[in-house]
Parts: sequence; C-alpha cells; structure tokens
Amino acid sequence: MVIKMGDSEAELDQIRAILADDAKLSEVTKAVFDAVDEDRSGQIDKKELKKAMLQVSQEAGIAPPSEEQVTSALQCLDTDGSGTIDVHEFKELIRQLLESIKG
Ligand SMILES: [Ca+2]
Repeated sequence: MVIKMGDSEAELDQIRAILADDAKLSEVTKAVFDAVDEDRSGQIDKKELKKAMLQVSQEAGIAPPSEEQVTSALQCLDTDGSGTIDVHEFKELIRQLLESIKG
C-alpha cells in the first residue's frame, strides 16, 4: 500500500479510518515496514532508512535528505536506543505521519 500525500476528502477519510482502527494501522505499518526492510531482518537500519527517505523525497519532489537528517531521524525514531527501528517504533512514525496529514 502506498500512502499518498494527497488532501482529497476521500484520502482524508481513509486516513481517519486507519487512525481510528489500531488493527488497520498495524496492517499499514507492516506493509510499509516490509517494503523498507529489504533484508527481512525485522529491523530497519540506517542504510534502509536512508533509502526510504530518499525515495520519499524523490516522490515529494524535495531535496534528498542529508546524512545528518538520516541520523537524526534514526535517533528520533529509535526510542529503545538499539540503533535500529523495529516495527513498533515504526508504527509510531506512521501514526505521527498520518496525524500530520490529517491536520
Ligand atoms: Ca530500536
């Protein structure tokens, strides 16, 4: 599943529905997580995060992330300090992302 950064009512309704339903949010998280976790380790490491951020920036038509931005995103997401992002940490990211789109 691709999360579009659109703002049409239908898309906003879909985002609200996902945020209101934890099972749905987990499903979306898992789909995105698996796409980013290329080596299927169950953890997103810095290299994978960088690639994902690069892809998002390309699709959004913005400048690619700097090394510092990738590092700070990783530190921000890695709430247990393991150096990688697990699916629970990733779920918080997706939740915040959807919350910010929903406005
Ligand atoms: Ca972690």
